[in-house]
Amino acid sequence: MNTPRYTGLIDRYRDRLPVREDTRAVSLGEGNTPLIRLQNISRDLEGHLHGKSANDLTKRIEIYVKYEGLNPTGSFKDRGMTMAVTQAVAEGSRAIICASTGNTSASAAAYAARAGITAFVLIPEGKIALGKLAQAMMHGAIVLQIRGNFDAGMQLVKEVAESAPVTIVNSINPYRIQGQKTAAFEIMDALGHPPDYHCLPVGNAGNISAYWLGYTEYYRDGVVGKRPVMCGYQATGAAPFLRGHPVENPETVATAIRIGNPQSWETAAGAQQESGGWFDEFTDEEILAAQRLLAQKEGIFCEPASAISLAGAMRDIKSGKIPGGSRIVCTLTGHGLKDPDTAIAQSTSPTVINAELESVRKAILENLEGTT
Ligand code: AN7
Repeated sequence: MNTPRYTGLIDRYRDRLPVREDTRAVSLGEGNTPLIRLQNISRDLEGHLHGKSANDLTKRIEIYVKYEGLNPTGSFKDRGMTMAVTQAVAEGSRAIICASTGNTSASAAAYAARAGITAFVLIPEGKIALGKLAQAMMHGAIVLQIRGNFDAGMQLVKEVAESAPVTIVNSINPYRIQGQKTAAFEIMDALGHPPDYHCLPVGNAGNISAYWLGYTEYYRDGVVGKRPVMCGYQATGAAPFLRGHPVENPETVATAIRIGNPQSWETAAGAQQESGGWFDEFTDEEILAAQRLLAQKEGIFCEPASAISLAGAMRDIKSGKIPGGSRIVCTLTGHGLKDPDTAIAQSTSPTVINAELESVRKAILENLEGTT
């Protein structure tokens, strides 16, 4: 028997989204992303913790990753963009605009192309990953590189939208948050209940707000009996939630979260407090180490910003902050292919050999030495 063709998250969750029944979704089949249980990393963690009193190791460690890199443009932004662009078109808008560290611009460009409208994207010059720039350009967005960072771009977008005929599709647009809350629905639908802990990167702070909204809606309607503890992680050089105030010149290798003045500060802080959760920070080296670990131990390639969720979960499990026996979900917000430069820069260069049988044979034997 054929299962019905999946046609995107608006069709799937229409009764929980602010769209009219007769509104046609601008969709690229976003959502419905895999929730993958980690195997090797969890086993190694259990081994590491064995004998240490910080954690109860009679219990298993259950970590899942929500692989949002498998959305149509390679990031979670598509969940919000299908809603924002559907609404913009319904309102008769002919153009959308956003400031972006890269993924929002890629998503806006694609959904604008799909809808047949114009996308204007403001990106910080020289500070967005190559794949994201390629996407914005390829989908035909008007790309405006500003001599300034994301926060400056965000301010400009808010100001220009007051006098120019453009709809803002950053996450200050409430339809973005509405679309993104469906990731929490999918997790609860897949597990049958919420996780105990939800770990994710925090930049502009829209996504943590959206997850909390999604968890809260199922909880309020009695679909589930509890909500998870929300754990948000930031890069040390771009950690306004750790400093307690906006950061003037944010810097990190994880350019997606190179944001100093998060627009959804209050809702994110509310999610952290209401859930009994916390914020923490990681250095660039720690972020990249987690990215490599996931790629090499589990076969899952995410971008640097996304890997901070796993770095956080691992630190908090090791310290006992997240107790043994907990069920944990980490959101992997974007695909590793977004940022090939950062991947190549931290990897071993390929070996160059002659195109000869003996050279290939030698390389195989050398590299297998000690592995059997
Ligand atoms: C991979 O694209 O802000 O805390 O302009 O691309 O909801 O901002 C991207 C953010 C995490 C942070 N992971 O999410 C943009 C942009 C990835 C991201 C975040 C972003 P928010």
